[in-house]
Amino acid sequence: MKLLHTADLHIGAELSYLDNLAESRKYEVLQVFRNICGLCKKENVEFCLIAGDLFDSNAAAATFAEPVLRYIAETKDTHFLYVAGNHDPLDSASPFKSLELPENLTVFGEEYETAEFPEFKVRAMGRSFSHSSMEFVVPPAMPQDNFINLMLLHADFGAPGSRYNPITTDFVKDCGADYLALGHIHKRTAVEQIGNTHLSYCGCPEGQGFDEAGEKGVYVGILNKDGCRLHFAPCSNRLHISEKFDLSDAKSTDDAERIILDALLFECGEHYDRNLYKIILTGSPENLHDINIPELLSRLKAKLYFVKVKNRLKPRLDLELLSKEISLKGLFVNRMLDKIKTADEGDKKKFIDALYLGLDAFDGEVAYDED
Ligand SMILES: [Mn+2]
Repeated sequence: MKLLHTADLHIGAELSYLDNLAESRKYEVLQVFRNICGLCKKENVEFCLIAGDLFDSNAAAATFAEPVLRYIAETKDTHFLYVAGNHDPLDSASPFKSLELPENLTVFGEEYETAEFPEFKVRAMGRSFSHSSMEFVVPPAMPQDNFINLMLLHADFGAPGSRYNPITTDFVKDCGADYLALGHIHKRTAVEQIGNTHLSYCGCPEGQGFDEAGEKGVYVGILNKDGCRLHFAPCSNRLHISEKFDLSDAKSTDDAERIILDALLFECGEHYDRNLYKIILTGSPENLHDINIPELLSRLKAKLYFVKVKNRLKPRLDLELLSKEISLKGLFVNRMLDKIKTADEGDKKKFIDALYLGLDAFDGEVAYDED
């Protein structure tokens, strides 16, 4: 049996950080769902599993449910299975309660429900959120016969005490599903096996913030009684990319622009201008005033779909002078310069980084999870 697993599209999310691009981005995320339907057609997917948070809210769904249901109806050779998540719970405002649903869409209720597809020898079980939080409830046993058992849950795996349907390894071991399609965590996990059950979080198919950086997509592939062969299929419209650039060698705004754009072209390919970038400027140029930050930002904005710049450039320090200072800082610099001088090539950069990180710490500028 051929399946596709997606979740957490959050269609209609308010993306205020994008300013005037926010509204059109909502439609791009809708387009990602349309592309997923296209992938279902192209790959002859029989079951498309959507594990919650298709819409960012039921208010957003009021705008976007009509096209979403139309895309599903147009993908008539695929059965769509849906459990609602904490963002689009099955309450009175849910479009899944008020709108007429396409025949090829099954929406699971707030109690565990089972749907059987005898022509495929497939059985699916799921349970939707009906509020913005949900406690875990042990599901009824799934019959163990020659049917492939699917389970869909929007759930917090390995997070006891979570308000979002916390599930445990023991639950997975006993759930009786051949594949457990999870939603809620936006970062993709590998497909793993616990007991006889394969499971994964497929992650969100389109990042909607710099905390959702990098390539996103869906899982697609074959599932049968004796194996699960799913592969990751990228389907993001645009990527969020957060990156540091060392501008120590830049002697002008031109240099800075070239260093950044050359690196983006090299790393992201010729369509690098499509992405959303958070660019962090680091290093110590010979003269800080050689680089005009507002001008650099405006040039980057003209070339890239979206960019924001964090300026962490530091004035170049006279380390020899600092090392003679009678203070803890002076002593630290002195020791580190000794280490740098005697280190072999491989370690040298590490000690230089450590020296600057240490100096930042003296200025109280190092946070625990600094990226
Ligand atoms: Mn979500």
